[in-house]
Amino acid sequence: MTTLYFYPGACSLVPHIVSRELGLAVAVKAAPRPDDAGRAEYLDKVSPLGKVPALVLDDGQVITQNLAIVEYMAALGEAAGNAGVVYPKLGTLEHAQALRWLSFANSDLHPTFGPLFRPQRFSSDESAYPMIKGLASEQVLDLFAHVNGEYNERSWIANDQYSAADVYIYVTYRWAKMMGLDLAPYAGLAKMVAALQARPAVITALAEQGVPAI
Ligand SMILES: N[C@@H](CCC(=O)N[C@@H](CS)C(=O)NCC(=O)O)C(=O)O
Repeated sequence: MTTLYFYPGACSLVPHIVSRELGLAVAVKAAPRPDDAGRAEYLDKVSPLGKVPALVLDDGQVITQNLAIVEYMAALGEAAGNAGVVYPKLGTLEHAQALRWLSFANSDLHPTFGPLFRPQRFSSDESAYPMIKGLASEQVLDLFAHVNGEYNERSWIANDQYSAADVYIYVTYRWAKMMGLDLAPYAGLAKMVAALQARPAVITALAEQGVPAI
């Protein structure tokens, strides 16, 4: 059976939620961490960089990268008559707008968390960590201010239609909350998060990963 590998609460929660929204027959499995049994096989057969998400198809082929997996799942959903559930129909302007925001979340917002989670990758001087984390926090909050302005105008970020872009922004909001960032100023964003967490597919995916709603 097609299997999606995840780390609890990581960016792999995006295709996980997407698969549940589309009702796809996808099993989910926690990827082995560096000290876990099965790690060498995971690196060898699934994800050489040890990252998630990774989608292993029935025939053993692997797709990595959130955007590629979401696009593939959306196409499967379309073929099954579920066009537009998490992504406007491929080839439309609305699709391009949703992809624009999904791409923003994946390639602008997501990497900003790197120095916050792992300052040791950016300096060997431990005394610099608070400064690195502080600067990264400011950058995250600047980007949240940007999307919050959009959510003040409408419920969902692309075409006012629920999409995988909202899901990805939600996943980064979870990280920011976990890291103790002050999210109080972002009421539009908080309203989207509350609406998204009430969706049955989101409730299912969180339960399957064993992570709480926020
Ligand atoms: N560009 C990749 C990013 C994947 C990624 O950074 N995954 C993180 C989790 S959010 C990961 O697996 N990190 C494990 C590690 O760095 O050890 C994508 O969109 O799939």
